Amino acid sequence: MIGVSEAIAARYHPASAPDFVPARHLKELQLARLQAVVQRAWEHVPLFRNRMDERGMAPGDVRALEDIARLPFTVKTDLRDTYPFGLFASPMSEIVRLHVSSGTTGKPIVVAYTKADVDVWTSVMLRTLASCGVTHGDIVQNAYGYGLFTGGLGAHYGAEALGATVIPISGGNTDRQLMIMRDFKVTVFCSTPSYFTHLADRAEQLGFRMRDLSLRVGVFGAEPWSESMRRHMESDTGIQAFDIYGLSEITGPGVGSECPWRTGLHVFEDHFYPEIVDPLTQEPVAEGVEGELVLTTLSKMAMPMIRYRTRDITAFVPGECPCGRTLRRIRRVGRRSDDMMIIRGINVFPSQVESALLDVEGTMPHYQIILTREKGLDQMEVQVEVTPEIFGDTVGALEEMNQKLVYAIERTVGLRVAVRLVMPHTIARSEGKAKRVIDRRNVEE
Ligand code: DLL
Repeated sequence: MIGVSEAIAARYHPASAPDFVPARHLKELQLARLQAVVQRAWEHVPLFRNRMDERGMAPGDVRALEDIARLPFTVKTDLRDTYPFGLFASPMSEIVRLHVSSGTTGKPIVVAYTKADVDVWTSVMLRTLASCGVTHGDIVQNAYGYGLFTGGLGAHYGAEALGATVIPISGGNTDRQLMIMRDFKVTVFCSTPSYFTHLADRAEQLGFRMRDLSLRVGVFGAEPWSESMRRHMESDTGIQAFDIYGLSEITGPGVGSECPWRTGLHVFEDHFYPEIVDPLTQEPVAEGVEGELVLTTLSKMAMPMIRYRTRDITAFVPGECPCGRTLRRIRRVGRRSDDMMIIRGINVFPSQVESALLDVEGTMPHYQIILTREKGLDQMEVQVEVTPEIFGDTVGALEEMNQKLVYAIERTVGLRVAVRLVMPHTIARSEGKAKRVIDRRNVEE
């Protein structure tokens, strides 16, 4: 007789088996892999070895999983300072792929993969897609950008390994995306959530609705999006929208994924060991408490990352998931510790503004936050598109809508800011990650 978790697992692709492994076995595997990766980084990456030396530590000091907390952190500037190849642990002859993430400032970061690393990446993306309910019978339109960004190739390899039919369309060319979605009877769409909302709008402009097509699942990630955004997308298009998470430094997409219960993202812990720490003290936080996600790659060959500080803020979701996966869950990443805006002394995150806006009926999921400085004082204006019906309404009704939004934001963030209602399709759209904040504060000083 098989147990509940095996019975559920059997519904998924066989490669999803590690999602359901008993916790005790998982811990044993994690420790063995942690010891091996620490040894590897120590042998091949001078930066890591020096930091271990400074602490008087050697790889043999990692005897239990808990010892991970004694290892030094790695941060983004370490990747910039060692640009381009300084953190590689494999010779170039064994490296089969390089990706580059540009970020917002300074030098880009370079990440490397051996053949074995690409295989692991493929397997975690297969598990990601299976966890979102994608099967070999699906037609997957992959609109994540192909190229130096990890989204396109990551989702592509995973979907092919799953046996689905992949359309490697990449981002952009919105009208062609819609034509293909309709003509090829696409059932799964992969992109950033903001690009998908743009597509849904464009479909309406062209006179059809996505809910009348074959599309049933959206696999969205690479940028923060709120629960309100999900509700909006699902009710607008009739699909089920799943959140997937990852970052270039660790592998790309495929670090964590929602399952059909959508109560957090399961981290593929057999390959990526998650910790959550207080960003200030760097001490672990209690389960359920928010902090910064720190990830260690347990199987990476070309570029092992030990205790990488992601800057992404999340929390472990306590308890077991009804799906039967034994992998720990993290809450969706709504914000990064470095996207906080300090406006007149109050901390504001774009994601808070997003949920406040989208909870008011009549708004569209397109908005932008403009920061300026007048006479030394920070000013924030939120521009948001509203439905054509609202725009067609009386001046009084527009005023009322404006007030409602000002109050909604004030209630959520504790700050009264200016709101400007704009016509549909006026805010710039992105094919990849949306640019939600335009900071003109330094320009005008
Ligand atoms: O965005 C990898 C990816 C591609 C993930 C496709 C999911 C889907 P980077 O360009 O290196 O890699 O950016 C990584 O994006 O540290 C987060 O701040 C943010 N991010 C990624 N996924 C999510 C998500 C890819 N689901 C950075 N929710 C990460 C919120 C996300 N933020």
